[in-house]
Amino acid sequence: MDPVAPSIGWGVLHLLYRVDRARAEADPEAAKRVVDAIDSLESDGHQALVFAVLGHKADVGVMALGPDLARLQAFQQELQGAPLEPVSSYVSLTELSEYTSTEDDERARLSSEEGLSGDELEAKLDVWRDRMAHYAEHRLHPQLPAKKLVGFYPMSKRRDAGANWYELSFDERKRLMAGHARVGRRYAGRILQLITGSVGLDDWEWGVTLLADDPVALKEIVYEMRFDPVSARYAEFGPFVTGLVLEPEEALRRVGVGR
Ligand code: 76R
Repeated sequence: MDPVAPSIGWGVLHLLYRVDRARAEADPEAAKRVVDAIDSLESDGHQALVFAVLGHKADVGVMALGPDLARLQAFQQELQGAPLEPVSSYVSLTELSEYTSTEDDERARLSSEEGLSGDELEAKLDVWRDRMAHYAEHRLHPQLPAKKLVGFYPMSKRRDAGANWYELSFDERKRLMAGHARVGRRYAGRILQLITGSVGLDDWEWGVTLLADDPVALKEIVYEMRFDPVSARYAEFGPFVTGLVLEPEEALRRVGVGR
């Protein structure tokens, strides 16, 4: 199978399924086949996060990500063999932000805000460069942490006559995104967010995946973001889904696949 590897970042599939109860009962080996498909995907250098969906939008969800889109599609196909009926899906790629501060931004900040120059400034800039490289690596090749809950929704930036994100200058967008990031950073440790890009790939422009232990954190961050101009004025949202992140076997058992 020819790999299809993005030149930057990884592929991400969010897959939602409903369990076909009749097939699940008639097929006691189904859970093992799904768990084997996940193990095999992971041993090929990809990750999968499985969750039992709260509410009736779906029964179970899988977020699968990794370097090879062909491998992800093969995995998706393997799941069809289980008693799982597709409900919806989302396709995106991990990406770096175009608004992250640059070395020049940081140099200017160290000089104007911290009054640094010369070797002192260069030393701080070295530390900063390291931190940013680490951060970029984490955004492009995230290692999903074990949290109890996952929230997912797609979103786009508005292109309305009076509020068109894409008609703003880069500097204005960057200034606005800095405000957005300030709000976001207040949730460090409580929320892990993964923003994956889907412009040209799926129906919305980004997938927002939030991981947390406390459902209140999911609710609060989205509420607070609504007041930030980037969301208040420029964001449109698709359907939200929330699930309990579990070991694959346990997630399947809770939705009636396997014992
Ligand atoms: O450079 C960076 O990656 C850090 C600054 C940052 C960017 C550029 C950042 C920080 N985000 C960025 C980009 Mn975000 N984010 C969302 C949502 O529900 C809503 O109203 C919006 C959904 C949440 C909850 C969230 C959380 N962010 C983006 C983009 C791409 C925009 C573009 O390119 O035009 C989208 C669509 C988006 C949406 N954001 C953060 C967070 C949090 C928690 C942070 C702080 C992360 C941290 O510093 O640890």
